[in-house]
Amino acid sequence: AVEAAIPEPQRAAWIKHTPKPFSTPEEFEKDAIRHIETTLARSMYNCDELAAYSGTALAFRDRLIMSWNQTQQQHTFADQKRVYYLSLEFLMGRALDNAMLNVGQKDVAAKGLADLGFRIEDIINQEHDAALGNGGLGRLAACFLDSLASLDFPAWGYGLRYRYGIFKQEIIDGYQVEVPDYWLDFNPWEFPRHDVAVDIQFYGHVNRYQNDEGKTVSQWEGGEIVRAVAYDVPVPGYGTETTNNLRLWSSKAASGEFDFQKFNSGEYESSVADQQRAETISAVLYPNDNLDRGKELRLKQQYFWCAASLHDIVRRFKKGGHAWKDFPNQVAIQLNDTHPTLAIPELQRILVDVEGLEWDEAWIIVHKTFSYTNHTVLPEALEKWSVPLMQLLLPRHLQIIYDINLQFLQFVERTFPKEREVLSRVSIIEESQPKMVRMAYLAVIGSHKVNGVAELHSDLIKTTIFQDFVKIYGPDKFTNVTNGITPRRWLHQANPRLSALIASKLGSYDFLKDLTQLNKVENFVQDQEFRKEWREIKLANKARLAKHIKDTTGLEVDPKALFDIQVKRIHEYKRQQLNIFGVIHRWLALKALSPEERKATVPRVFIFGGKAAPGYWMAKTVIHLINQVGKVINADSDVGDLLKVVFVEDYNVSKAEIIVPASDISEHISTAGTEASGTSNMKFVLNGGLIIGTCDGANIEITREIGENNIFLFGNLAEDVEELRHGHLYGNYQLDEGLAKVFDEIRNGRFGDAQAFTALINAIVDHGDYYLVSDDFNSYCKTQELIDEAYKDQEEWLTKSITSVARMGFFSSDRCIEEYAETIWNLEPQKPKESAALDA
Ligand code: T68
Repeated sequence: AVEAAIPEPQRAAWIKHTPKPFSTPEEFEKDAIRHIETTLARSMYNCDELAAYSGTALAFRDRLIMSWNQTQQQHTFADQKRVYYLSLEFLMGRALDNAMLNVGQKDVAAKGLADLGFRIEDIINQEHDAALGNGGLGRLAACFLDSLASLDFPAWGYGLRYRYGIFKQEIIDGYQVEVPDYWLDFNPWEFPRHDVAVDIQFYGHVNRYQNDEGKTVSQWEGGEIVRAVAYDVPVPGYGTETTNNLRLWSSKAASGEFDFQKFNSGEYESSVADQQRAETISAVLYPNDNLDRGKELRLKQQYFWCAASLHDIVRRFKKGGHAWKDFPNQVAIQLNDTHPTLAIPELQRILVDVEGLEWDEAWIIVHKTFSYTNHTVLPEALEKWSVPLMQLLLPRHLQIIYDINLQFLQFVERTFPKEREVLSRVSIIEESQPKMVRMAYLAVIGSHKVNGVAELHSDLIKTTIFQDFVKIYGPDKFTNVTNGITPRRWLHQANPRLSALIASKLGSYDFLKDLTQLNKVENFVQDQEFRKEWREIKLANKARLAKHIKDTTGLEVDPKALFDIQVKRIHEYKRQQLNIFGVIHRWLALKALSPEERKATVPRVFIFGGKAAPGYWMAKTVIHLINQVGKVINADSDVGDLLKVVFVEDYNVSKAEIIVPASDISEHISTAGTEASGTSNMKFVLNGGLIIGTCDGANIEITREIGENNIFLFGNLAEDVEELRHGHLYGNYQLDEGLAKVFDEIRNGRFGDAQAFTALINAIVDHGDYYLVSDDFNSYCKTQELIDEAYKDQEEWLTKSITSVARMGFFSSDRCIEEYAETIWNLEPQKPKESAALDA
């Protein structure tokens, strides 16, 4: 009906000239060359790899735009429920390879680029990672967007367009040095929408007055305004026409605020400074993972992004002409951690102050709309904002939060009249000096569902941080959705040969859309040809990583050695220190062996990677120790190739794509009960690596799926952690003997200045060993010995590798998104029509 409004000759012209998918390499070349010549103003005489990348990206972008426009039109016409995923982080990585694969035209591009004298891998490598995230939480959001589009769900992501993503890490003399990541020089994947701009208010005061109907109303007035401008990023689904939208907000000075008087009166500098202050809001991603630092600018970022996103969502809802009570039938909003919790009081404010709804009516809508995902139980990571800061920056929101709290506490009092102490425990306001707003409580109270990200974690939140809330609301409000990863990037893109081998046996690439089909791989576990290829692929992936290590560090490692990898953010709870202490222990043991005995040992390469938050000294010390240990061990001719230690600089998504397929063993060794889920554990196993891990997070469910013979578990259980910690502080603390010897070596200056590492040792010896490094050390080392033995039986190892991959189907983010859609969002997919333009 809408299409018919366009007169026939116009329609015919549009349809005829609409860009079509490339069907031949020539068609791709034509477009790429046109972009290189006319968009970039280059020619065949100065087309380097970067220009070739740009031309290729622009050619593919043209195709994405077509399906993107079509998807958005179709979703608008259909006017059905959408989900909005609010996340301060989207760790997308590179887009070109993903776009080529999802559109299904990588082969065409590879051939076309070869005709122009380029190798497609080199061209893909030109792209700068979109690194708008810290770690697991941000990467999860990126996997979710991929699955949402691939499953045809009407979904938008909302985030911030940081000018600087996570810093680039350089290792200089063994220390981490942070370098700004200015990534926007050339970004063909974003579309500025200067017409989509929202003015966001800060500071000011609240005015209460009687309106014409005699009702008392609140009005937030004064303060300053900053403008949010939308930048849209297309998110293509795999094997579907659906292309969803990721909308990122950028801050700039609002026109009314830019002081032209100053400008004219010669105060040019200060007028520019005002503008820059506005732009600061979206300037930089905070580089802390699992730590809350309570900075004012961070709160500004959060409100700026929540307010802009909600304004946009409400505007879109209103265009549909529905009644307000239908809002939760049209809109689901998922809060990725507590970072977007201000969206709750913001929607309440819009409904009550701006749209004139009654409080209770508005609150029902709010509560049905939101749901919240918790990603941590670590106390230092739970967000709190000081009441005075919120009073200053968001005076009306603070009032609303107090009103929400009042209603909630009255409800609790009615329900549990005899338990007065529960009131202060569950109050959104912590009665500290200064008072603090507990964002997780606000998120729980304002949402209809709260989920953890792995079974153990979802159980833990119910017995620890949200225990009282389970009593108040009943257990059904709290649920589990175990994390997942997208098999498109983490199998097909990172490991194309393994993906092709699997496809050759299963008869198609359908497993990339339904990962449970991997179970059929188990039928080939005894197929000798298949096994041989599997082994060769792993070796080739290790050789690729070895080359990367050689190119970046100069160190030679033997791809035939056992590759033992731990790559993730550096954090005490993730226990990279346990790993490196274990390496020292192994080194000492090796040196004590006779040359004959040494010959019987399995050569190992320990590979570390990960960033430390710039202000996190202990984490930085761990990086320093790893590098110092590497320096000593790698130069020790006693052990030679039997033991090497590598630190891969600047671990990020595109490095992960090289590292993950190259593991024999990867380490997921957090203190039990501290890692909510972990997702790299899933990536490694999906690529045929085995893991050593604690009974923590998703390791437990991985074990359930692949079988306990296929995983190396060790260490204390979550249920025993509290008692052990208590024992450290009040009992007679016994340091593990093996670990004591390791500490002696460090203290003797074996790895350089011993002073540099005292804090690390003291945390264990003097300060209660909060992360149970000593308690788990023996079990860890013993398990590493088991791994050495197991690796000697290469046939059995291979069987474990293949069997594990076959059983990983559960961990697709597609499964995960379908669970969210069904149990939390009540959301249906919108299958794309053939072509909105062509079928009329
Ligand atoms: C991670 N959290 C969990 N947080 O640690 C991990 N935090 O177990 C889980 O698998 C993953 O989330 C996905 O659920 C984070 O990555 C952060 O990065 C972060 C960032 C800012 C503030 C707090």
